[in-house]
Order: sequence, then C-alpha cells, then structure tokens
Amino acid sequence: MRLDIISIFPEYFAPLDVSLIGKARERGTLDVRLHQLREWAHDVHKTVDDTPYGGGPGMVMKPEVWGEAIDTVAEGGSPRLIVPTPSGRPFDQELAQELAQEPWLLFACGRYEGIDSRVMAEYSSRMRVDEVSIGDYVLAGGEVAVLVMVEAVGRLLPGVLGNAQSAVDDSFAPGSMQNLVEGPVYTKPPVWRGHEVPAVLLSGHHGKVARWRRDEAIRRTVRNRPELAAALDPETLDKHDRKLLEELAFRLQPEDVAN
Ligand code: 6GU
Repeated sequence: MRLDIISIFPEYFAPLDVSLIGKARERGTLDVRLHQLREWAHDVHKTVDDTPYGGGPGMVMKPEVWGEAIDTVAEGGSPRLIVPTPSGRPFDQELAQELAQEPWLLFACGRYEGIDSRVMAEYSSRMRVDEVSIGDYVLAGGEVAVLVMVEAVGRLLPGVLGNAQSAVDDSFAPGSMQNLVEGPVYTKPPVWRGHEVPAVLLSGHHGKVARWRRDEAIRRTVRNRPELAAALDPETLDKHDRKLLEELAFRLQPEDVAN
C-alpha cells in the first residue's frame, strides 16, 4: 500500500519508523511518503493559513497551497483522500478494514480551524474524499489522528501482524464476538504478588475456557461500554449469557426482552 501524508509537521511521523509499521515499511508492504506542505507555499513566509471569511476565531488553511500540494502528490493517479477533522465521520474498525483494501491513501493534515472546504469539494470530483474523526475530543491538528489511522490500517495489511489470527480476534472486528470487548488476559507466573490467574485458564478444558472468556467479555462490556451492551443482538445471546446479564442487573432493551 502506498501512503502519502502532507503536513506542516512531517517530523510528527517519526514513530512510523518503529515496530510493526517500521518493519512493514522496511519490507516494502507499506510505502510511506511524507511531504512538507510549506513546500507549496510561495511567499517569503511560507504562509499556509489566513483569517476565516465570516469572522470567528483562529485561522483557516489556504486552498491554493493545498491544491498545489495534492495535485503534485496525487499526480498520475487517484488515491483515496483522507482529511482528519473532529467534524468528520467516525473512524472505526470497519473503516480501518475498508481503508486496508485501498492501494493508495493520501492524508491531508489540517491545523488551526481546518482546511478551506473548497479543497474537499474540488477533489471530490476526482477521487474518493473522506473527512474522518478519531473520537469525540479536539486535537490541535490531524497529525496524531493520522498516526492512529495508519497504525490501525497498517496492522491489517497481509503479513504485518506476526500471528494471522490476531487481527481476526480483535474487539470490534466484524465476525468476532460482536459488540463485546475482549476480557482480561494473563501469562506466567500463576501467582504474582498474591494475585492468582483464574484456575479455569490452567485447567486445559477448552470449552470451559471459551465460556469463561465470553463471560468476562460480557462483564467488561457492561461495565465499560454500556452502550455496546445495550445494542447486543439477542440472536447472538444464549441462555447462559442472558442469565449473566440478569445477574449484572443489566436489562436488555424492552423490545428485545420479548425474544
Ligand atoms: Cl481527525 N483531528 C483533530 N484535529 N481533532 C480530532 C480528530 C481529528 N479526531 C478527533 N479529534
């Protein structure tokens, strides 16, 4: 996969040299190219922003600079353009899977109050454009959001994860335990500072282990992600699950109780 990133802070992306993503780049699975936006600013001060029309706080990134940058980087092809912004569509595992299928992504990192909206309008007729948010909080710029997205997408590429099963078992992976987060995990030693590993995990009884893991996933989902628990599909719950949810004083949506 080819991955271009345009930013006024390309040095933000030093972590992409490290770990799984760094190795994927060394192997050629990922071809990451960083670009300094200011290279396409032509005045002496390399200005990339200006005051917003209509007034208001902050600065807006200029369309001409972005236009030249994207024209140059996307020359001869049509990457999928991703614009990180807190007003974008939510980034989730499903979108990560979708982006992992693309041959070429171009990330356009805005700072300040964002990029002049005509840039997204202009490129929408030439390439797929998505404005994407990584969560309900505001970052100072899109750079960290792009790091998040690149790691989430990169680890899904064939051969990037050591264990092919790892990406399949993820919380939120389609086809995994849907709408359940993963439960706790343990390794040796069996007792650490007086804390014991749950006996069932040492029992060698695969059926009991699977049941226990599902119970723990349900407990954790109810505790940490009540909105996911509330959306559980009754078709995916067996008698044991329903009993556990009852013990946790958790009630399914009224329309689901009839089932
Ligand atoms: Cl993608 N960008 C910025 N600046 N803030 C964010 C975000 C993106 N996602 C959540 N907050």
